[in-house]
Amino acid sequence: MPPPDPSTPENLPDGPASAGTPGREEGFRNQLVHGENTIDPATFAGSLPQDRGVAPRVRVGTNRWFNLLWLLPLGFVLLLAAVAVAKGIRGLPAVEHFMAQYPGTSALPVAAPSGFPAWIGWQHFLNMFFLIFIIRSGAQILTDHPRLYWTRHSTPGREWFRVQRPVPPEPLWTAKKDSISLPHQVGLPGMRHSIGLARWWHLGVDTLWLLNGLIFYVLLFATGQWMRVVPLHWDVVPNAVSVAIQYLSLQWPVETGWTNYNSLQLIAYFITIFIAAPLALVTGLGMSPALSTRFRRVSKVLSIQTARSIHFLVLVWFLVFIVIHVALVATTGALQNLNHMYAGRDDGTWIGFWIFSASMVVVVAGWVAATPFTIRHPRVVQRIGYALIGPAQRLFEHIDAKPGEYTEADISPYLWHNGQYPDSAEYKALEAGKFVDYRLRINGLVENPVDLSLSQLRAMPYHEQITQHFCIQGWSGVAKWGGVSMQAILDLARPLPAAKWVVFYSFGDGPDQGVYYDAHDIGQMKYKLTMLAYDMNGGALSFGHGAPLRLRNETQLGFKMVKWVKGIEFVEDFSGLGSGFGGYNEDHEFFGYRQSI
Ligand SMILES: Nc1nc2c(c(=O)[nH]1)N[C@H]1C(S)=C(S)[C@@H](COP(=O)(O)O)O[C@H]1N2
Ligand SMILES: [Mo]
Repeated sequence: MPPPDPSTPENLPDGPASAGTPGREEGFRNQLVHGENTIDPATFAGSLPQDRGVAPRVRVGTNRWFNLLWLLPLGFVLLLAAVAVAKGIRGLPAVEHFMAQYPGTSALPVAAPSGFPAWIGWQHFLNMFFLIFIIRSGAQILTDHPRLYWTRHSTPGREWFRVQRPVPPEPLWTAKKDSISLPHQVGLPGMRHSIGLARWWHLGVDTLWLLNGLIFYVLLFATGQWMRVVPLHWDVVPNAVSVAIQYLSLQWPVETGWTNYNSLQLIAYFITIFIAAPLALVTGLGMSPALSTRFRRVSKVLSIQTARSIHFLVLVWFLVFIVIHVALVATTGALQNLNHMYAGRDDGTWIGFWIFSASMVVVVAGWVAATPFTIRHPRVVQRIGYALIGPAQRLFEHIDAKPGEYTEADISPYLWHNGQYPDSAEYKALEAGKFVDYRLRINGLVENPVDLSLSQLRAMPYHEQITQHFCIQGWSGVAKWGGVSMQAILDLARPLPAAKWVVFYSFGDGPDQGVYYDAHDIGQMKYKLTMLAYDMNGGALSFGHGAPLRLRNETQLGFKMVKWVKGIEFVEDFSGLGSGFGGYNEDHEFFGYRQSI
C-alpha cells in the first residue's frame, strides 16, 4: 500500500463546507443527449465506416496465417480422392465381408418406437427457425471482435483465428476500430459494431431455443424416442464406417429412417442433440463476467476465450451438420424424408413437401425481415430481448465474488483499449496540470455531497485487486487495479435510502456526442470488487485506460465501467437521464443495462 500523499493536509471534506462550492449542486445530467429510436446505418455508432475485414485465417506456428478459403478447393480434391478410394476398396473381399457384417444400422431395442409423432415435426421446425436468428446474430457478435484466442489474454498476434487484418501498432488502437461489418442479410443486423442489438437477438432467441430443447429432451425420454438417437451398442461404430464407405462409393445405404437411422446419422444426431447443444449453453455462460469471476476454478480451464473459441467451433459443427443434413434429405428420397418429418407418414406423396414449403415461407419471411425490422425498431428489439434474457442477467448480478483469485503472474501483457477518448479543453487542461485541479464530484441523493481531489482520494484506504476485464465485444484481460473501494465512497457520501442507482459521468463524450455515462445498481457498489481505480498494474492509470479515475464493477461487462470519471450521482431511478435506458451505450447503441451475462 503506497503511503498517503503528504501533500494532503486537509481532512476529507464533510457536508456543508464542500457543498458550498459554487455550482456544486448543478449535476452533469444536462450534458447528456438523447439517442435515436431508429437506426440510420450510415451514422450508427458514431458513423463508423463499414469495414469488411478479411477472409478467415487460422494461425499456423508463430506468425504464419492459413487462408481458410483454400479449404474449398482442397476439400473438393479430398472428397474426390475419398470417393476414388471408397470405390476402389469396396470390391475387396475383406471390405465386402465387413459390409455384410455391418450393413449400416444397429439393432434397436424392441421397445423403440417407429415413425415420427407430430411434436417432433413442430420442434424440428421451431429449432430450425430459432437457429437462423441465433446463427446470424452469433456471427455478428463474433465480428465485433473478429479474433479468437485460447487464453484469457487477448494479445494481438496470439489469436488462432481472425477475420480481420493484424492489429496495427498504434498504442491507442481501440477494439471498436477493430470490429467489422457483415452483409445485412448475413449478420443480424449487419452494421459494424451492432453487437448490442445482435446480443438481444442471440440471447433472447437462445432462451426460446433452450426452452424448445428442454421440452424436446423431456418428450424424447417420455416417449422412448431417445432410443433412436442415442447409440446403445458399440456396433454403431463399424456400422457408421460402413455407411461412410457406402456414401463415398456412391452406392448409398438402404433408407430405413422411418424406423431406424443408419449409424452415421445416429452418431451425428447424438452429437448435435446431446453434445453440441449443451456445449453451446455451457460455453455461452462461460463468457459471463459475473459467473467467470465467481467460479474461478471452472473459468481457469474454461476461460472466456476458451469458451468463446469452443462456442465458435460448436457453430462450425452446426453449420457443417446443417449443410450435410439438408443435402442428404434432398438426395436420399426427398418426398419420403419430408413426409417423415413434416407429415408423420412414410410414403411418397407430396403432403410433407407442401407442409415443408409452407414452413419455408415462414422461415424465409423471418430471415428477410429480421434486419430491416431491427433497423426500424431497435427499441422493440432491446425491450423484447431484455424481457427474454433479463431475468437471467438480473439473477447473476447477485454474485459478489471474492477477491484474490488472480495473482501478479496472471496480469495480461496487453489490455485492449476501448471507447472514445476525451478531447475537451477542460480535460486537456486538467491533464496538463497532472490532475492537481481535478475534483471528483459526488452528489445526488446523499447526506454528504463532496468534491474530492486526487490527493484526497489517495489519502483514503488503498484498495487493490487483480481482476479480469470482459468487454462486450469479446476480448478480455487481467490487470491490477489500485484505488478506493466504492464502499469507502458510500461510507463517505452516505446515500439516502431513496438512492437506488449510482450514475458515473465521464469527461469523455460518446461517439454520438453527449457525455458518456452509465448507471449501476447501488447493491453492486457494496461488492468486494467494486472500486474506483487511479492506479493500474503498479503505476498511475494511463490516459488510455481512464486517467485520472475509472470504475471497476467486476459483475458487469466492460462498457459499464466508465473511464475518465468526473462525477457520481446517486439517483432513485435513471429514466430521466439521457434517453432513460441506463447509460450511453444503452441509449445510443441499444445495449442492456444489466450485463452480468
Ligand atoms: N468514458 C468512457 N468510458 C468507457 C468507454 C468509453 O467509450 N467512454 N468504453 C468502455 C468500454 S466498451 C470498455 S471495454 C472499457 C475499456 O477499458 P480499457 O480501455 O481500459 O481496456 O472502458 C469502458 N469505459
Ligand atoms: Mo467494451
